[in-house]
Amino acid sequence: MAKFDALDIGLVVAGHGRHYSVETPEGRRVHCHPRGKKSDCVVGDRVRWQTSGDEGVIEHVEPRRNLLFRQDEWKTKSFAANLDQLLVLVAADPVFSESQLSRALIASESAGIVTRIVLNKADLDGIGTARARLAPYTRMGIEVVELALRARPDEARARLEPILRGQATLVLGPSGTGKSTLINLMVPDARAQVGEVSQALNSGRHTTTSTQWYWTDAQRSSALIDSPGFQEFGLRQIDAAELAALMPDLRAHIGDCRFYNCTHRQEPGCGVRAAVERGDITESRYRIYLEILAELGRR
Ligand SMILES: Nc1nc2c(ncn2[C@@H]2O[C@H](COP(=O)(O)OP(=O)(O)OP(=O)(O)O)[C@@H](O)[C@H]2O)c(=O)[nH]1
Ligand SMILES: [Mg+2]
Ligand SMILES: [Zn+2]
Repeated sequence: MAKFDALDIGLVVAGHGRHYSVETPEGRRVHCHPRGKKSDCVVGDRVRWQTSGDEGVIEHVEPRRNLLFRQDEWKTKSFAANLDQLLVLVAADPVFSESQLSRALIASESAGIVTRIVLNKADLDGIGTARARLAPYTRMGIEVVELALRARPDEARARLEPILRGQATLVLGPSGTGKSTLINLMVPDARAQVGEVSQALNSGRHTTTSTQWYWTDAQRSSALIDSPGFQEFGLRQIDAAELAALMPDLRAHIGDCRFYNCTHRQEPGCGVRAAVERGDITESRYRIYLEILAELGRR
């Protein structure tokens, strides 16, 4: 028996800097501080805690099933733990960065989390271009769900319900893509703050500033996790030699390389570069691979 087993168990449902909101199995939310200096728990963590006055103290974080995080040059940013799946949101407008999208997919692949792409704002003119840019992702086996969360909410809800049922789902993506709109659609009493795009872009401001866990049903069997939009997405946690294997379109060809330790840059007999030349891997995906590889080499 571990020494914390006698303490109450709770679920971290929100983090605000140095303190957390912890939900009891009965659904009560307690304001908690971590014991000591380090505050290394994240939304989705199961923790052991005890009462201290009218607040609580987190004594222990239970082992995690998985953890989605990014690692920039100087800091590590954890998104959430113990996830069943990830939805990466992009939109017809603002135009999305394929590099950011790929980075989120590589992080989730590395963490072993099932991932779908949601392409939102299908009502806007940019949808055709956005759809075409996502075609390579569909081809590599990633499901792309096209929605108009605000413009056609009933249709969006019908598409999402079976995907979300019984799952803990993190909603991740750049600012202004509709993450909070999705939460509000699926969780009627969530009241997540939704920002106007023009405002958000002009001020460089993110409407959502902290990660938050919402139950979509009274039985608390399905959950959605809203998160702040990201700009930077470092992948310094990835081993350079593993990078290609975390990109499904590249992975399909690494068995054809002459050298087992091929970096797919300039080696002769490279299966990945041959696939780029044939058009089986897009130029932009190969460019993103080289860009991330160069970052990892500079450690
Ligand atoms: N045209 C159109 N706009 C939408 C749609 N869905 C959401 N929006 C708008 O997109 C803007 C941004 O939505 P949010 O839900 O705040 O985006 P977010 O991803 O939560 O943004 P951050 O919290 O800053 O990361 C709002 O003005 C929404 O009303 C849609 O289907 N079509
Ligand atoms: Mg938001
Ligand atoms: Zn190669």
